[in-house]
Formats: sequence, structure tokens, C-alpha cells
Amino acid sequence: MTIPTSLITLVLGMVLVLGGLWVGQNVNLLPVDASSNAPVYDALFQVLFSIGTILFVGVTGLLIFSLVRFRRLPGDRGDGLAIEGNLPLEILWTAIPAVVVLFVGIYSYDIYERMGGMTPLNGHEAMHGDVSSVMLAEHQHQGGDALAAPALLHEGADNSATLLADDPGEAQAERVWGGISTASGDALPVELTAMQFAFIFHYPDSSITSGELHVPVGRPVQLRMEARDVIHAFWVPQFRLKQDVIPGQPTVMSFTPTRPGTYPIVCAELCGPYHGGMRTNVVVHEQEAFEAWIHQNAPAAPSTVALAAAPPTG
Ligand SMILES: [Cu+2]
Repeated sequence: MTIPTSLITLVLGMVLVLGGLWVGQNVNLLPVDASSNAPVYDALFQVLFSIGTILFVGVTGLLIFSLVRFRRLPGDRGDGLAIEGNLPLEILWTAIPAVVVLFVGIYSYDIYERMGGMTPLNGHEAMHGDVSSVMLAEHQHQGGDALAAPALLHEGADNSATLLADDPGEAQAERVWGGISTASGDALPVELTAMQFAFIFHYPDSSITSGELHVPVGRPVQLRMEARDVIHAFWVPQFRLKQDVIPGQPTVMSFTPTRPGTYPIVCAELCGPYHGGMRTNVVVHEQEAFEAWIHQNAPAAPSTVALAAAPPTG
């Protein structure tokens, strides 16, 4: 008794799909997860890894099978079978990738949304939320008049796509782009400046400037990123976060570290001859250790320094 080919194909197909799903669930290629974004992102990666495994094993398996099964036998000098066109097969191999690609697209969008990536940072709502506090902090940090800041934000809100730059006198519009953003009100503001070939972190609350990013575990961090020269990218694999840092176009991105430890920050944009050396670390501290770090590194009397440095206001 011979088993029908269609039955064998069906069984092999099922084994392939189940095997691919098992690989996606059980083989982990990712580093340790250290931010609240990570588990959300990892769910997407598992699905993509399953689909990739099914496609890779399926296509390679079929190729190897065909090489063996349809090889030219010794002494066979004739032509192969004249096969031309197979509409059902063509529909099938167009429809399956179409459905898979559509599913991956919609699911990726959903994951990005859940990570907070679709927050309209240039919209009216966000203007008075996350970004406004950063803009306010920035404005005050640069010795601006605190009273002028709300007016500045209001002017910005009139045009949802623009925020005015530091000096209200300058008619220079500055556009703030939103990366992943899930931070709530009490987020720790940190300003990141990327330049060839270093990342510089500044803490507006404590006037600390550091070459390493130090953050407390469990508290949202809001990074305001800007590049001095060319495009760089802030990438922390353990946070599952990567965001371009663009000259003249600040980007705001938030994350919540969930696991104490030291993780690499890598520039992921080819930015010049020493791009490969452009890396530093993010240190995720327990709360007390973070406070100790702030205490150790804060300038002696930040308030006096700020007062002395600020221009006299009328
Ligand atoms: Cu770089």
C-alpha cells in the first residue's frame, strides 16, 4: 500500500509549523531583558523567529529534496517534463506570503503602540505632558526666564508640528520627535548629546554631566537626545531600544529599567572613522545606590553656581 503524496505533504507541513513554533518559544537568541519594553518586544521576536524558522527549514528542505529526488539519472539524455504554469500553485505561493507579511506588519504596529511608540509627541496633548516638562527644564537650564516658558509652549501648541527654540526672539522652529515613550509624570529627565565619538549625559535636576548613563531601577527615565554633528544612534540591546540621534532635531524617548546591572550603550549608526569605538555603559542602580551616585557626583553647591551663572532678569 502506498501512502498518498498529499497526506505526506500535509503531515510534513504540520511537523514543520509545529517545529517552527517550538523553536520560536524555546530558543532564545536575545540578551537578558532589562527594561519594561523588553518582554513586549520579545513576544514579537518570538513570532518573527518562528516564521523565519518555518520559512528557512521549509525552503531549504524543499531545495535539498528536489536536488536528490529530481537529479539527472546516469544515462538519461532526454529533456525534463514540459510543465508550464500552475494557477492554483501560483495563487497559493502569492497568498501565503501576503498573509504572513500583512500579519507581521499589523502585529509589529501593535507592539510598537504598546511600547508607547505611537504617542503623538508633536500633538497638542503631548505638548502639555511629557515634552513640555522637558522643554521647560531645558529652557530653565539654559538660563531662560521661567515665566516665559509657558508662553513659549503655548506658542508651540498653536502649530502642532513645531516647538520654538530656546530664544523666543528667534523665529527658529524646532521639531521634537518622539521615540518610544511610556514615561509617566515622575520620569527622571536626562539630556543626551551625541557627538563624534561619544555620548554625554546631563542631569538637569542635579547638574551632573557624565559619560555614562546612571539610572535607578523601576523609575521611568526620559531621554532628550540631540546630536552635535552627524546622525548617531542610541542602542541598548538589553533594553530592546534603538533610536536615531539627529542633529538639529531633538528626539524624546522614555524607558523604565527593570533589572540592576551594567549594560552597553552602542552607537548603531556609521558616524565616522571611530564609530566602532563609540560606546559607553548604562548602569542601572538600586534606588539607594542611585541616590548615593547623585550625591557623590553633584557639583558642590549647584544652586549658588546656577544663580551666579544666570544673567540678571529684569
Ligand atoms: Cu556615532
